[in-house]
Amino acid sequence: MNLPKDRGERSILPSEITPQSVYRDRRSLLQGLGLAAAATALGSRAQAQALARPGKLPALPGTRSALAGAMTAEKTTPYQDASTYNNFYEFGTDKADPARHAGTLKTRPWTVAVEGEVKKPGSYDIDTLLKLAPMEERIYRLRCVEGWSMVIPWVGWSLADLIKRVEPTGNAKFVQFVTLADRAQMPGLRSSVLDWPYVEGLRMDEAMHPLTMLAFGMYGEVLPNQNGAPVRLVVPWKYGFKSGKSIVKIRFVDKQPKTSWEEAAASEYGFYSNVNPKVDHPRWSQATERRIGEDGLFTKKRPTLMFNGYEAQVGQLYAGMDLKKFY
Ligand SMILES: Nc1nc2c(c(=O)[nH]1)N[C@H]1C(S)=C(S)[C@@H](COP(=O)(O)O)O[C@H]1N2
Ligand SMILES: [Mo]
Repeated sequence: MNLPKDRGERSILPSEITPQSVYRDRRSLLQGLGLAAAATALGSRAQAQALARPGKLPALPGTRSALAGAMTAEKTTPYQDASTYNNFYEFGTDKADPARHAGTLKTRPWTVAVEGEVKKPGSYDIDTLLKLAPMEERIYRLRCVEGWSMVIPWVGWSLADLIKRVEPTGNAKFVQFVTLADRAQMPGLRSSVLDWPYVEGLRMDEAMHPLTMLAFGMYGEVLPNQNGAPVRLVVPWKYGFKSGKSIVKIRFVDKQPKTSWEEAAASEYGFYSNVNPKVDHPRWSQATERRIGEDGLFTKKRPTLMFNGYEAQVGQLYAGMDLKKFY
């Protein structure tokens, strides 16, 4: 596996960062008033923070979530790692490919279609969708099925806020997420590793769970393309691949929908894919994980937690289910 170098620095939380635009405005205001010294002092402070702050994308602030389990106290993964070590096969299968190639993704205009078993189907322009509910910051663990994990401060809101608005019918038992598949923008589509478009699905109660999130940003800024701009799903108690990036369609259906990974290897990737240290992948153990940006190659791996540590919040969804059978 292509692991980043061990970097011990603590990353700054988005809530601790003054948005770039605020600095810019304050600086030009002070300069306008002829307060050059003050502007310089501010400038060097901004510069010092620039080392730890995220990229140079537009700010997307969110209020700290009050939702149970939504704010892990664990150290967040450095932005540099979270935005350069990615899985987004539409841009290539190497961890560095998405950061390298996703620059070509056009995230405006962008529409998300909502269809199927709902009373109010529709097509949402991304800038309308953004404002559908108040933006929250939530710090979730992300555990990839490959055995690594990160801690990412997302910005977005509960998918349930959208679901309630479109009024699912009694036949809506599952939700399917369809992501963009555009050969002109996505070089990875030339490969047949997966069936395109990348599709994923959730059971209705999973989709309605407040921890299930539509994310538009991370680290206080809009999502970088490689992390799934302009909108992606985040389901923190499931393996990372359930969290589809660059979503264009949300379909409410009566039967368990097809998912790309099940289609590719059903014996390895099930529909549920809940993080579970007791159910191994057929080719490797799922008992432990390596934290990206923190654990070096020789660091002892940390234990993987049941439901990725969200058991108190989501365990009830699976009461009575055989999780070895429904893996
Ligand atoms: N459209 C799409 N979404 C995707 C993927 C992908 O290849 N294509 N990879 C998944 C996998 S395997 C993981 S681990 C997460 C990684 O998200 P991150 O790069 O933001 O950490 O995205 C998921 N969403
Ligand atoms: Mo993954």
